[in-house]
Amino acid sequence: MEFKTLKVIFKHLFNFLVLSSLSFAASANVVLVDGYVRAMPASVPNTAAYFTLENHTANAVTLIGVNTSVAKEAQLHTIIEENGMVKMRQVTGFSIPSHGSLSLQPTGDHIMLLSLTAPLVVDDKVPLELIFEDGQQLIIELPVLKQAAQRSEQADHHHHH
Ligand SMILES: [Cu+2]
Repeated sequence: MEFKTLKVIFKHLFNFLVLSSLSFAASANVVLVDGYVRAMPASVPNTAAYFTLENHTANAVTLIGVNTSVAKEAQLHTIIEENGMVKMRQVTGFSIPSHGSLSLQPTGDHIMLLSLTAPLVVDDKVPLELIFEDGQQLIIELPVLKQAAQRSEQADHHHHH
């Protein structure tokens, strides 16, 4: 039963290495659907992670933090428009309604990875430990991509040189 659950959570992931140390007790039905970390030029110390989670439980859950070995700090960010300026702002949590989903994407909520410990290369795998308000954790692993193909139109607006 536990292996079947894990299989669903990681159906898109093939190189997952730390299954044995995890506790999925209450977050077993919060599942990663899709996601990636944006590749940046080696000179850029920060990047962002985007992913979609589905909450198949009977209760709302709130993502309140992210730990990762690839950056000094991971922050929950949202994008706001203020006086015609688009800005990022740190927030304390992303709520996922019961039987709803959370979509992090370049145009909105995202996980900011600050002070990368090493440049991320396309096709690297980035482990993220998601911390929920109820104390549960979910470890996911995302590929590093230049940008998601289906989101290229939006991502093009954020190129910096
Ligand atoms: Cu940000």
